Amino acid sequence: GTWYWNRYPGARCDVESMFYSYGFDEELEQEWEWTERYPSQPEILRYANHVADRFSLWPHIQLNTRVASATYDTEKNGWRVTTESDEVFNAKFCIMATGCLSAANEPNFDGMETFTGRIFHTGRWPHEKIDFKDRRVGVIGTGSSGVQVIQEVAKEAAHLTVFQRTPTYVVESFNRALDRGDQAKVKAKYQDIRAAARKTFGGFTAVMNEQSALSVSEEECRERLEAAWNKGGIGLQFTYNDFGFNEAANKRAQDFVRDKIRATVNDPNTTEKLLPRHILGCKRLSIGTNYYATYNKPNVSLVQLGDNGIEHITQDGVISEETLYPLDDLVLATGFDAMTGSLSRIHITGRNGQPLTTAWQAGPQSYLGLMTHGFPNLFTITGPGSPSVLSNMLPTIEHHVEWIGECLAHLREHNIREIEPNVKAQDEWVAHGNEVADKTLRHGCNSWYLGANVPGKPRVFMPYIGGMPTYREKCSAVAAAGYDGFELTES
Ligand code: NA7
Repeated sequence: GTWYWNRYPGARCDVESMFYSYGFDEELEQEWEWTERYPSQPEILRYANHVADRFSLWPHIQLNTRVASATYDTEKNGWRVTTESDEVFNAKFCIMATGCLSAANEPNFDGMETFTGRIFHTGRWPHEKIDFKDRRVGVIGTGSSGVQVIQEVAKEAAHLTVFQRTPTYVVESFNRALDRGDQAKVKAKYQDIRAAARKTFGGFTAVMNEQSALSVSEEECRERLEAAWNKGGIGLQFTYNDFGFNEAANKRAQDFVRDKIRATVNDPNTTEKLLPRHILGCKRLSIGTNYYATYNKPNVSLVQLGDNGIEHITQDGVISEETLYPLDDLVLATGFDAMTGSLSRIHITGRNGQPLTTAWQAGPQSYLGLMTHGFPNLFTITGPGSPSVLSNMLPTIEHHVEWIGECLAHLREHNIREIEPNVKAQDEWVAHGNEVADKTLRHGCNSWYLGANVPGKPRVFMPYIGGMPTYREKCSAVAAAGYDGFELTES
């Protein structure tokens, strides 16, 4: 879904293509050719289609089908799934693979309906080519999607006005074409590299330097950061092991990126507005290609939103701080109702008719991010409470799929009709997740990890931040102990 909908100009993954790929089939990984270091959206979509073709998945997929509700039938021990066109499907088990970043966060700005130009959301981009030539375009939002779309639209638009609420840290991608030689090196030991990546915190190939940033001189720290910067990508975060835990250490990384911005942007006023002030890595690091240099172009201007944000939209454009910015097109790069949004937009009711939204009123409750008490036989792929968005999504998804597949085989083999986590195991897992998150610096800013970008959403750190190796071990131990923490009911 992600790579079907996020088709805005410049949409690209921030994980390297050769590792943002499935590892379950050696022939697949050997035959597929990636063309760039970081894959563009069209290429990932081609890959997804190729996988569906290669493994003959199409007969099992019904496209253009929006699920309206999923209801647990306590007597039949199964789920009744109803689509928006009133088709009904009954199944003993239901697996929600609805994505972590799929429910678009579409702010309802005052007066938005009166705007006479075109409005796009980056996460719901039209399929036809959108021409911005000779047009005055506004982009609201400077997260990863905003950064990518800004760089591209600036090349085409007559004028681009960026409306920024919070400046963000953007590292250079140094994206480049991959030749056969680059790929052959990886393909010669693909499975070994994947196995090594599984041992890292996020399942990425970059390895954490197990040294404190404060144990070295400022000069040495800078040299190392410079080397990481020049390699490109999110590896900068792994330069020292306390960037995520120690504010003074983190400040060294912040200062480094702020200096990069100062060295790149010409106009001092714009530079000042672009300098991020929050903990680096607290919001997801964005990867760009000449993002900051884009603000040196004569057709690009940056508006720092005041406390009142976007005050009003009129038929002609956006009003902020009593100034009208006339626009022909408005791009909302305002992100997603992350992790829970795609589930809360389906009317899910579990045991005793309890809605999932009620069970999760104070924040998502789940055991291992895989299942929720009160919602038997309902699995979530990369659900809240699992490492999900903090890790390399494709191998992480494979891990969940394998765990759930093995679990279903176990249930069938042992004639079990119902599986549900018990309250104690779930509460302990949630408490453990909070405890690990509390030790980090991640609470220090308004990120989507905390639900802080969606008005009214409970402020809870949603993904599990204990790392993939710990998490994998826990999942394996639970299964090996006969699904410890779950109630299994025989037929
Ligand atoms: P993000 O990272 O949530 O970014 C959304 C941006 O939109 C961010 O700059 C927000 O500012 C801004 N925003 C959101 N709502 C508003 C309103 N109402 N007014 C003004 N500005 C607003 O979403 P992305 O799509 O860029 O990236 C999501 C993930 O996809 C990314 O992390 C990667 O994992 C891939 P804020 O920072 O909240 O002040």
